[in-house]
Amino acid sequence: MDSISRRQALSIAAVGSVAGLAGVTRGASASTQLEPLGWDEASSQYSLPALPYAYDALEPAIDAQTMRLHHDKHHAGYVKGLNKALKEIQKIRAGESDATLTKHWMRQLAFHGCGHVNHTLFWQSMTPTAQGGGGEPDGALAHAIHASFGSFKAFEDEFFAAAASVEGSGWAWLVHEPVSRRLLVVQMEKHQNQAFAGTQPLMGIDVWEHAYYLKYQNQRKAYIKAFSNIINWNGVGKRYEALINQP
Ligand code: MN3
Repeated sequence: MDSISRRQALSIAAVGSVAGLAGVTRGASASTQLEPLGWDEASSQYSLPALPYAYDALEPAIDAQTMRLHHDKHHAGYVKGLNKALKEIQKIRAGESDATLTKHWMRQLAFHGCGHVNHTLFWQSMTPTAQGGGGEPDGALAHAIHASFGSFKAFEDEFFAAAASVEGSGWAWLVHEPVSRRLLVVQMEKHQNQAFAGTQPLMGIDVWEHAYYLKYQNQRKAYIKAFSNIINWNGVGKRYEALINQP
């Protein structure tokens, strides 16, 4: 694989919600064929990847209008913010901008970069119920969940509790911790805070109000329950196997 196609093949599986873009600059490994992050080598910019299904494909769990706004406006905004931050940091690097702005643009880089990574993985975390969404994982992932949490039910309770109790805007993630080789549930505020550095995200739910408020208003728990019917366990299982089978 040449350098361009390798970069184009970068996937969130190797990036890590926590490490953010550090994984991108390190380069990706063999596990990275699953979900391209939308990097355009020619313009040196990130781009918004298309949804892997139609806007209405996740109904009734998530309505089409929410999906359209969430992907086309919110996720697109993070991609735009990420590219802007990279451009401004480049200007500082080139001596064309004020270096005292470094802190500001690096905060922007973390927020929008993690926003882009998180949403890309979020779309991949779901699939229509009619196409296998919901239920429980099988294979190696099912074994790992049992080994790490005791049972699928115990995992589910922990994941839902994490998602339901995010203070303000944030996420809950199922992550792989490569040192202990265990799975963990982590809670994230905004797109990047409270992250466990080095962990690799497998599946997550966006609990920002923009993710559910049109349909569920203040009933976040009803949205989380509906999400359980559209989790793409087959895809998450493949991501997990790619991670643990890295050379
Ligand atoms: Mn969102």
